[in-house]
Amino acid sequence: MANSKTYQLATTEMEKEEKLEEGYEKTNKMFDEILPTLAKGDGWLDDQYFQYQGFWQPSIFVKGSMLIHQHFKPRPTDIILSTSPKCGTTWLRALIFAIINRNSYDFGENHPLLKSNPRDLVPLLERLIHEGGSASFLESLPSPRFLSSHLPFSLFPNSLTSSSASACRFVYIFRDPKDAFVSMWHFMNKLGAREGLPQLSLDDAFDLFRNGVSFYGPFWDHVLGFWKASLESPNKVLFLKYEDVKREPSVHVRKIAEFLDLPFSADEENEGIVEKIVNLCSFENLSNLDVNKIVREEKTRRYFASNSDFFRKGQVGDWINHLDTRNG
Ligand code: PAP
Repeated sequence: MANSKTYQLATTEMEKEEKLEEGYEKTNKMFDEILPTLAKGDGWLDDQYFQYQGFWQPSIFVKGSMLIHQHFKPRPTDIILSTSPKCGTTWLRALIFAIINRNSYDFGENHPLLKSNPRDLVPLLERLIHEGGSASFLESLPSPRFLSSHLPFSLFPNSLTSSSASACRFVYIFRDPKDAFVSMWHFMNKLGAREGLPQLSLDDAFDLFRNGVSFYGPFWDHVLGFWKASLESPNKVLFLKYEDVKREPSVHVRKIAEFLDLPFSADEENEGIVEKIVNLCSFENLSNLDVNKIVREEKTRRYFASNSDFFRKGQVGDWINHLDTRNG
């Protein structure tokens, strides 16, 4: 009996896969048609960015956006961490993972965040859906699903963003754009150096950034989309600032937990769970773990980032060491 049930399930899964592949083919065709019609410009390395629905992105992410539109089936329990790159993705991935899984793992030496980089625990939706058969993988994840995304709010389908009860919940983190820019500049040059590319000067990168040509730029449009959504639907979109979380991490861990309907009980408060989460996810702790010091030699794709690339200084206001504001 058990076997036949398993077989039936497997058959249905196979049918679903086939349908999905047909669907993917349609999206791929649409992508091939749309891409040549988009405005394009030089990216930060030797790649090109395309302007899709108002936002600049590499072609692979244009396809990711289209696949999300057409194949991602949201659940009301989904939690999506949304960020413009370099605004605190790694940190918030870790914090939210630790908050929602606090009853599954104790804070001893076996906690997953001590063995894995946060990006390996919390997948990037637009990349995951794009890699073969991933929509079915997303379907197979148990609820509540916790995913991360750099997609601007307006690029998500309405089924995810409406204020209805069936829509997902978004946690967004904003950061001083000057710090986000400096962080991105360091990151891109690290990736570029591994590909043997010359360094992109700070001035050239700044010109691109201020003209809106950055990953999912313009940066400020990305921020404004989520800011407005958080005002309209505060129970669906939580808007945080890197600088605030840095100043008062415990306050914000409690805030995130409440937003996710997972407030800390009096017993948990007495046990110091909030502080344990803050310490586990601190820059000092995560950046010193062996798993996060890895610089990967073998690359599965171009511009492949290593775990260590996501930890640099983790400070507020490092821009002052790079940018001169005296001339405006
Ligand atoms: P991503 O959007 O490409 O995934 P993201 O994690 O947002 O990257 O950005 C990395 C930045 O967050 C780095 O900032 P910096 O270059 O100014 O130093 C990184 O150091 C910082 N960061 C990573 N982990 C933490 C943490 N636990 N606490 C605070 N900042 C962190």
